[in-house]
Amino acid sequence: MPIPEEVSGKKRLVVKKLFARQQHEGFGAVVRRSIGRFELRYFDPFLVLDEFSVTAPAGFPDHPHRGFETVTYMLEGEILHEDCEGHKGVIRKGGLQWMTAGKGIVHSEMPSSNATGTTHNKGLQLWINLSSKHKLIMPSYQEIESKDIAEAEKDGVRVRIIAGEWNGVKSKICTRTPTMYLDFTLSPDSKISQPIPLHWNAFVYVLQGHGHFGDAKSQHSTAAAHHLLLLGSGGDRLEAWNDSDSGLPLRFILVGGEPIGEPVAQFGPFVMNTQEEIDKTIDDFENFTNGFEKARHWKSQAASDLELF
Ligand code: FJE
Ligand code: FE
Repeated sequence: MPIPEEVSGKKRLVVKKLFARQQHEGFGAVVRRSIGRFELRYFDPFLVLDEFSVTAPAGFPDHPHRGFETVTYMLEGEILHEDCEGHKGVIRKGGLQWMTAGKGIVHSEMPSSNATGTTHNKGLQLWINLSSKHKLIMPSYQEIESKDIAEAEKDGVRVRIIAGEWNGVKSKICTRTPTMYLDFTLSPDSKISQPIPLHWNAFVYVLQGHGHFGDAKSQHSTAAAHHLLLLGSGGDRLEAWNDSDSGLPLRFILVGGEPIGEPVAQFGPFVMNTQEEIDKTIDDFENFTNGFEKARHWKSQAASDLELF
């Protein structure tokens, strides 16, 4: 789907800055949750953004999802993914798994067997909501290894194009909810002026270094690693730059999405529009119906090895 290009001549300014503290999730895993925590329940269409770190035997063993997509982007180490439909694979450093849970999936996300107890397996997991007409579609995966992720470089700026496009270079990911997801690395003294569709919600999450974000001519905010910056509305582009003080690269993701504008009813990993639909989902999960059939006699290899459940 082409990304809209309406202009306003204004810049996107930072309206909220949040530091993502560590919290425990899953089985001994640690996440820095920015979107999806109490102070920021939902940023339409984004439900959760976790910067995760797992060291074997910790991880995210067998659990379900329905009604949204999970996007896992590995920064260090490896995650082994197994689901109840027999789909299995490893997401390696720099690689991407775009999973449309749709009507239902039960899966396990654990450090791979290559990852010993000293490897910190790190990455980002973003949960993107689906509109009511897509919530119950068949589950599907889009997986891209690091070497196949589109990249571009210009004037000290390196971009990995996870979703959407940059300077005419396109990602091959197909998004059900229109989304842009760019991983920028700016060398010292470099800058970007990045178009963002006028009516989309957008945020920045800093991974490394120290950056300036906003309008170079008026107002801007600064941020270092583990900070989420929510961008305000009304602007058609974001300016960001890496001043030379530190001499270090600045790495951040810029993510934008078209708001869905529908009610959200959430119970953990189930995200629907109404409480009735959530009750129905819990019923389907408990009775192995309407998409959860294969979960009845399934347990992941990882959970069996660890003698979990
Ligand atoms: C989940 C708790 C969880 N963030 N980041 C409750 F931890 C999870 C879950 C994850 C997760 C998995 C990876 Cl690989 C990375 C994550 C949460 O699996 F789904 C619920 N409901
Ligand atoms: Fe999951």
